[in-house]
Amino acid sequence: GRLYVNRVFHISAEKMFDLLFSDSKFLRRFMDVRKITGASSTSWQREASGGMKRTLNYTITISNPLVGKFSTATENQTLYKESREGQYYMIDAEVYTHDVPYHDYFYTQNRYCIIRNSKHKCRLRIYTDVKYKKQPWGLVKSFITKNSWSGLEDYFRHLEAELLEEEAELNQGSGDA
Ligand code: YK8
Repeated sequence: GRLYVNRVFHISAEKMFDLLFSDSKFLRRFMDVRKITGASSTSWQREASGGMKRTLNYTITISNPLVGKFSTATENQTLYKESREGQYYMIDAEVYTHDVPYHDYFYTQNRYCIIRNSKHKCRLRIYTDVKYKKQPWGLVKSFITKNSWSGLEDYFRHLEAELLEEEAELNQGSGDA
């Protein structure tokens, strides 16, 4: 896997969780800019294991010339039971892109860790991994991996930049920004 984001933000852990995992204005705007449309989500449901789950569906716009312009996607998010409100949140998101070539071979696993640093600060870490449901021919596998990494890198770099903007806005005029 790869670590795409690893940074301390002047945003509380609770607020960071809200920004990224609720129907926040921030996320809606970010999706607009990324041309992610038709998003729908179930609410967080408690699992027997003690964790929480929800499912998102949306359509992504793809800039990779090798792929069609759009794909529907399903994202299954799990909030681990080890998470502690305001302190520590760990979320795994499995993303299935249904309309790209070789879509039945792979999915992406993104792990988000939000760790309280102080009252108004948290560390955000995002790891991603490309997972295989069945083993493709070697050349196909490196093709999928290479194209996934470049798309993911672009996406998370953009997300980090937008979070920095949000941080600046939230802390504007608070005196201790
Ligand atoms: C989520 C991983 C792969 C996919 C894409 C597919 C290439 C197909 C390979 C062929 C287009 C928002 C990505 C990047 C689309 C975007 C997905 C996003 C960023 C040529 C063999 C969508 C996080 C996420 C997870 C997986 C990403 C796809 O929140 O390269």
